[in-house]
Amino acid sequence: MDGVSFTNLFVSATGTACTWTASADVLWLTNHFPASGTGTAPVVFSVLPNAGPSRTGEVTAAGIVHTVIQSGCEFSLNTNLTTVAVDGVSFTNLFVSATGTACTWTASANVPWLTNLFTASGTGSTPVAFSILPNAGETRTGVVMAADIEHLVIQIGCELTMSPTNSSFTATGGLGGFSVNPNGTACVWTITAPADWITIDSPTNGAGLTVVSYSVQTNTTTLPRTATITVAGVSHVVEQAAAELPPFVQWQLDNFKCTNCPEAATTADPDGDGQDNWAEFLAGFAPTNSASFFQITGLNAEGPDLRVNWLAGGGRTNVVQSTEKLTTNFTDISSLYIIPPGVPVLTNHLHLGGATNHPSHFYRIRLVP
Ligand SMILES: [Ca+2]
Repeated sequence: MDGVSFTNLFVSATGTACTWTASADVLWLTNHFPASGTGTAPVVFSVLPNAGPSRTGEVTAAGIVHTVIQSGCEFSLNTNLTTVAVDGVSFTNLFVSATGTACTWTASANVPWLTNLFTASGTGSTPVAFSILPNAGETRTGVVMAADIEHLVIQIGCELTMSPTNSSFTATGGLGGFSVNPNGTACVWTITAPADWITIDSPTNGAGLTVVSYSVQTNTTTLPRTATITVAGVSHVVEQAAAELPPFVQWQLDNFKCTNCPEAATTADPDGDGQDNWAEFLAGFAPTNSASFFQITGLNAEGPDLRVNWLAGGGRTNVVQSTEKLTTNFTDISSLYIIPPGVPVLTNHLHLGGATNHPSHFYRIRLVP
């Protein structure tokens, strides 16, 4: 508290001959005057400024104790919390208020990223300016102590947004990419290729909004694979399908769950329908169902014409052929029959004049490669 001269203390005596003395017991009560007197008279004294806590002294006049209580310094801050973004900033909005001009205070920070602290002593609302360095890491906190009062500083850490966060590739591989968008220019990032089948084509480090591009090699293995490209803790997942198996190998696995087992051999006929596995594979039939095989199911005369009925394999293309004599070549007598994928279906073709024009006709169904 600030000092003051105090003039309102009087000694009253019952007579002018009555003498008295005045003194103080502490050094901060000074200039007491007079040191002695007679009769009724003021006792003037000064109170020195108090830069410390509340204190008590005594002025003893005419043997009577007069207690002097001087309040101490008190401080306050206008705010106890500052929150700042990733990038650095100078901060000037913190003020210390003191109860007197004698009240001195200091300010300090407990972390190196709170810099340029204006360490001061002062009175009233005195700003405590400081700088906050850019934050390339995670969210962090520091403390500015001003007049022994804690002021918390929270600086947001770097965060990236990424789009997209995953990509899928066929076994062939190809080019991929994603954008990274940090929340501040202080945010720098680096990328390392997460697997030997991924190559980062764009710069592997950067700052600010950037597009990352990469290449995925062909997957020659029979297993799908996944790798994660990590940028500042944010993941971009790359998935790649397995290499496709040769069609007959896949067909063996689909039908027999094995490739080297006897029942899956090309020449085996496990369902006993007279067509071996290779023939059933080519024509699109089930090798474990004796009713499922490539066959003409009926020849029916319709007046002068003849309808050829046959079971056609799903996903295959057939053409009807005929010949009049087995000693001559078969010739195509229909256009292409393109059978939808799936199970075999009954199909038919009307051979115009097939029933009457010639003494005999032989039919067969040609499988178009
Ligand atoms: Ca068979």
